Amino acid sequence: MPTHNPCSFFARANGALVWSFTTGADVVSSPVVAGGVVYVGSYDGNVYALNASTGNKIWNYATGYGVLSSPAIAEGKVYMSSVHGSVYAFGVSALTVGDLNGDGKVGLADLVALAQAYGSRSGDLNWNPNADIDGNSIVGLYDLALLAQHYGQHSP
Ligand SMILES: [Ca+2]
Ligand SMILES: [Ca+2]
Repeated sequence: MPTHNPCSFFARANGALVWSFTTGADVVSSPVVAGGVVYVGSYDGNVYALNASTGNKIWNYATGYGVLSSPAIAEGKVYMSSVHGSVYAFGVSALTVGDLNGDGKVGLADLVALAQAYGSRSGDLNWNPNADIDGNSIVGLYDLALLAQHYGQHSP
């Protein structure tokens, strides 16, 4: 039985702490990163969406039950399940799709960032999790297509 202590998790790059975020209870599941957003469930009953670059919370959703499963991403939605057995689906558009640098609009800088990471896989030197918009652990043509689709858009 997991304990209900606040839990922090940390984003690190080359061993240096980039940001940390504290939830109300244990984080049992693995977070998933897609389109510059970290999705994670916590035993505190919430699903959190965090900005992958800054760790700032974009939103959280209270399921009322511990969320122990790891999120799955498919067809532009994030799926999570709680211990109660409910499955939740969230749109991945909390951040504007393709806004790799998080400045609120999809533009040339994002395209350049994606180009620099193009062809990279998770763990590569030029890997950029924000550029992996569809969350399949490689920056490829489909990510480029998604960025192109949203080119010129601004955050709601
Ligand atoms: Ca941008
Ligand atoms: Ca991808």
